[in-house]
Formats: sequence, structure tokens, C-alpha cells
Amino acid sequence: MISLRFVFLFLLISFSTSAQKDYKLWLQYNAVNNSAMASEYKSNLKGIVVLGNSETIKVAKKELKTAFLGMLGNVPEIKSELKEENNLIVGAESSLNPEIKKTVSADFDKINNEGFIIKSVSIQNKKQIIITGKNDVAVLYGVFNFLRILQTNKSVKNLNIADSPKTNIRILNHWDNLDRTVERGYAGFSLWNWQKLPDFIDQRYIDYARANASVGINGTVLTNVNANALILTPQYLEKVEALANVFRPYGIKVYLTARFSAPIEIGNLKTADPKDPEVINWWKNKSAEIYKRIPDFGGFLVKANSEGQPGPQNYGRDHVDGANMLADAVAPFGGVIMWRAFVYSEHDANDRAKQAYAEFQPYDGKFKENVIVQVKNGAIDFQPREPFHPLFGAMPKTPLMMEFQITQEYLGFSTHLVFLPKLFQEVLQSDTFQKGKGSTVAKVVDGTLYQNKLTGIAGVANIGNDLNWTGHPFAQANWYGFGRLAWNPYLDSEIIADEWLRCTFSNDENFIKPIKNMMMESREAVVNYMTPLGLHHIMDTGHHYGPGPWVSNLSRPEWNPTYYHKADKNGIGFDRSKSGTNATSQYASEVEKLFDNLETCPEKDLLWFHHVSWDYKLKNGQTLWNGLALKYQEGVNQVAAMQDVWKKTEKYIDSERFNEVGMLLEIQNKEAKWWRDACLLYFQQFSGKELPAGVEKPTQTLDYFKSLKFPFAPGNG
Ligand code: BDP
Repeated sequence: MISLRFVFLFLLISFSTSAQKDYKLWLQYNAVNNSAMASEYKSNLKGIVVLGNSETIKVAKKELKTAFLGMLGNVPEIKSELKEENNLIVGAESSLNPEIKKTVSADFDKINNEGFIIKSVSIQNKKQIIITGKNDVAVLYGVFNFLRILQTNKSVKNLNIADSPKTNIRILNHWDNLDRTVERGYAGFSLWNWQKLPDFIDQRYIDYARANASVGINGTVLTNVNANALILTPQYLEKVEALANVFRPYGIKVYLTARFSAPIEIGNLKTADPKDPEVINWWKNKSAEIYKRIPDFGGFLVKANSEGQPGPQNYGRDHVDGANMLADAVAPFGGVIMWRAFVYSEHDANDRAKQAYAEFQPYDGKFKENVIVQVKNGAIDFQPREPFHPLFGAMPKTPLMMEFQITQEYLGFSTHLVFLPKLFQEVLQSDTFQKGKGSTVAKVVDGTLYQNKLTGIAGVANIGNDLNWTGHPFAQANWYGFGRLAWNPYLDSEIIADEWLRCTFSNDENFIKPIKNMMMESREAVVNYMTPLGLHHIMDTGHHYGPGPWVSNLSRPEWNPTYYHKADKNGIGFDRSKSGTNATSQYASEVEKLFDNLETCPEKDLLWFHHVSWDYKLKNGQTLWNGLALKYQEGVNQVAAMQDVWKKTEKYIDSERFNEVGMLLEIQNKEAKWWRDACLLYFQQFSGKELPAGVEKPTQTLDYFKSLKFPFAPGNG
């Protein structure tokens, strides 16, 4: 009896600690088991002096306590005065006494309002470490960065860091519906429990805010871009207000999606025409009502006249009219309008990839100051690989913000391990050439190319109420990495992977090295087994789960995979060069030439821009057909290699996450083969060629793959 109870208790404890690991994200605060570092930390952190008493400072203090307890086994003495040496001094500029301030005064010139300073200093010949910034939220960022130094086992002896975010709006877009389903969400239901709000504050909200603040995310859009006007009614605004109150100490502003037809739906007006005085007034009053509840409300994100959403064009107006009307409504309160450029029309027979540019570029310079146009990273839709969106750099008088998709709609849902910062970095470092060489997308996004004041990066969240937040333990790295890149779009994704692994799993080099390599390769693997050589949008219809290159019966031509790959007996690929749709002409001439010319077009983008014959010779001498087939095989091999690497990690990490990732990789392996076999069998009908040596034979027929149906695939409403 006793022993059974013991076993049960043991199981309970080990389950809960393992489960907690999954839940704790990159804020594990594991005991520092490198003894040299642990003793360095202990001797340099004898006491903590926290200056100030705001809610944000309280949060910072609490985080320090939690972290020190976990990492060092005890909390250094919390002091109110500085007598001894080896203290950590934490406080905003205004709270520092002149003597302390003197030691960092020059550093304040190096940071902006949200930037922080972490510095080893000497005050009255006693060495101390200071964490400061111009306000309390900046101090909180400094605290989280300091804790990352400890979590990654770096020295704290000679610190001299002054770091500021390079963009203003670093924001998650939740595509969360009011019924708690999440559009393109693969990690359970929405975090926002509308039914229990405003009175019940789930601990999750707080931990969500901590995680975001720890990487510098400072905004969240709570609701789906396919918006429901009800969120703007008092019944819901009260709940939104409760969330805003939770997030405020962490420096996170709340934003909402605005359904353009809300004045009709919840305001009883006959129109939502942005030039109608009653409509204008309605939005002004609605904004005032929101700001009365939430004085630091961020503003609205709008999807208008896109995929059936209402918008100004329903009234013969344009995007500028719509955006500027809303901009006027929130301007008195300091709000912004994030107006999406994700538009394409079923009435426009033109190449879908060209439509957003064609429609928005002529609006350059026409938007109000508090409007920022939100552009997806590529011109189609969050594919495993897309060339950068031609709007970047092409609207010098308009602030543009980046929209990345963190949730893996087209990249294997939350079952495939894909390290997205590698994809994000590839886009950010692309050179638009719009103002000569070096006009990278990152420079457009951080405003330095055209001196824009309003800047931002949005990420469509991959977060739900799954125990581990993101469905896949490694998908946490995509949330983390998004935040890090939003803070600094020039960060190297390998550094991000390194930090994340150390904070999330272990500092053991034998673990870090192979797993970091695995992460770095994972993005190319998914491109290879899904859409190599520039293929795109050949996922199965609607839910986008698995391959569906054969789909050709959808009501809108540009929803059909056949529209994108254009495979026929002559070859494969979408001709977007001069001889085709001329989409290349939307880029600066250097880029246009590069993509337009078959000789110079990077092979990774080949079939995005060109239709080439099955016998076309690739740079390595292979025919296109053989090269394509071998790429699919390579993707499968890469997943198998990831599995081998993962199997060797057992001794470095907890068994729960070890097993979870192992099982998920097994699914990824199966699905990579499914992709390879289905796509190659389908394309083979056109190429009429044998699979080259080295490519495994499919074990099922094309008809079998076509027969697979997934009516309940997640994320599809
Ligand atoms: C597509 C998604 C769809 C979104 C749309 C958007 O399939 O669910 O509503 O983008 O971004 O990727 O508005």
C-alpha cells in the first residue's frame, strides 16, 4: 500500500515538474551547475537594491527573486541602501541618486526611451552592477536581459551594455476568435477566456506577459484580423480592459482588430462609408470610449477589402480613405492604425503576387502620420520560402511594418520542427536596392532607410492554451526568436537559437552544438520536402495541411495549387519574368534583373519566377526533374538526420520533452515522405520521367494520396 502511494506521489511530482518545464518556456531559471559561474554570480550578487515602487518595478523585483532562487538556490538580500559592494542596483534614471547616476550618465545618450543599460561600475570605490533605463519598462527589459546573461552562463564581471530596440511596435497578432477557436492556430484554443473575464485573471495572462516582456514584445492584438465587431461593445471592452490592466506593468499595450462594418453591425448605422459624417463620429466616439477605459490602448489593426472582409471599397472609397478616417479617430489619444496590405481580388485576373503592390504603391505619402501599412514578408502568403515583398522599399513616404507568421499554417502546423528565425532573417537581410546597394528590408522596417518615425514588426502568434503554449516544444523558439528580431532585426538567427536553447534546455555544449545545427537546418529541410526550388502554395486546400498540388477546382483561380506550379508536359513553374506576368518589374532594377534572368535567378527562387522545362539544366548539371526529385529526397533525409541527432539528447534533458520531440519528429518524418511521394507522383505525370537514383520509391499511389481528406484539420474554422 505504502509503496504504491509512494510510486503515485513520485509520478505526480515528476509529471508536474516535467510539465512545468514545458510551460515555463525560456524562463526556466535552472540551477547554474557550472560551479565556476555559480560562484562568480554569488560573489558578484550579494545584495539587490531596487529603486522605485511602480507596478513595473515590483514585477522586475519579483522576476529577480524567482530567477535567483531557481538559478542560485537563494535570493540575495534585498536592500534599501548601498553600503557594501557587489550589489545589483535596479532602477530608472529618475530614481538614481546623483552619485550613482554619474557612473552611467554618458550611457543614457546611447539609448532610446525603451533602451537599457547594464553596467559594472564603481561607486565610492565599491563595485556594483547597475541596471537602468529612462523609464521602468526599460528597466524591466534590462532585468530580463541580465537574467539571460546568467541563464546562458556568461560572465557578469565587466558588464557594459547599452541596448535599445530598433523598432517601436513589436507586436503579436492573435488570430483569436471570440468563441476561442484560433484561425491557423495549432496549439489549442485561445488564451483569452472571454467568458470568465473580466473577473477571473488566469495566471497564464501574467506568464504570457512575462514571456513577451522578456524578449521586448510591447504590443498584442487580441483578436482575429477576420474581425468580429462584438469586441468593440461595452460587454467585451470591459474584458479587454481587464487584460490591458494585467499587461500594463509589463509594458505591453493592447490593440484590437476593427471590423470596418462595425458602425452598421453594432452602431445601428445604415452605412460604414468612411466619408459619412455619422460614421466618422461613430468611430471617434468609439475610440473615446475605449481610451476612457484603456488610456494606453495601442490602436486598431485592420484587414479591409481582403478575402471578403468589408472595407472602404464597399462604398466606392479607397484604402487611404478608410485608414485615414480611423487614424483621425485615434489620433487625439496617441493611437495608431495598422492597415494591412494583404489584398488580392477574384475580379483581378492579374498574377496574385502583383496585386498588393499594384494597389498600395500608388498610395505612397497619402496616409496620415499615425498609419502604418502592414505588409506580409512575401507577396503571396507565408510560404516556406518567398522572395521578399516588392512593397518593401517601394513606399519611401509611408511607414511599412513587417508581418511574419509565427504560427505554421504552411509549414507543418505545430507538428513540424522548423526554426523560423532563419526564415525571418533571410527576409530581413534581403537587399531591396531601392536606395542603392544595402537597402535591406531590415532598414525599411526599422525606419533607417527613409527616416520613418513609426516602425514595427508583427508576428501572427503560434500561442494557444496547450500546456506548452505552442504545441511543439521547439515552436517556442519561434515566439522567442520573433521577439528578439522585432527588437533587433539585424540579430543573427544562430545566436537566437543558442540563447533559446540555453535558457530552455541546458548549457551543456554537447547538447547545444548538435541541436543548434539541427535547428539551423530545419528551415531548409521543410522547404526541400514541401516546396523546393521556388515552388509555392501547393498545400491541400482550405486547411493547408499536407500536399495538394492536384487541387484545381476552387472557386477562385488563385486559391488553386495548379495556378501556382503550372506544371505541364513542357515543364513547371510560374513565369513572372518579362515573358510572363512581369512581376519582376515591381522590384528595383538590380533585383528585377537578377530575378528576371534565368542565369542569375537564385535557384532557390527558380520556379517562383520562371517556367522551365523538365530537362532544364540546374547549376549542378542535373536536369530539373532529377534535381527536384533529389531535393524532395534531401528534405526527407534531413528530417531523418534530425531524428538521429535528437535521439542522442536523452541524457541532457527531461524525459517528457525528450519524448514529445521524439514523437513529433517521427510524425514529421512520415509527413515529409508523404509530401515527397505525393508531389513527385503528381509531377511525374507531366514529366513522364523515372525517379533518379537515390530517390526512394513511393509506397502508395497518387490516387491514394488524392483520396486523403481532413475535414477536421485544426485552425480552419
Ligand atoms: C491566410 C490565411 C487566412 C488569413 C489570411 C490573412 O489562410 O486564414 O485570414 O491569410 O492573413 O494566410 O488575412
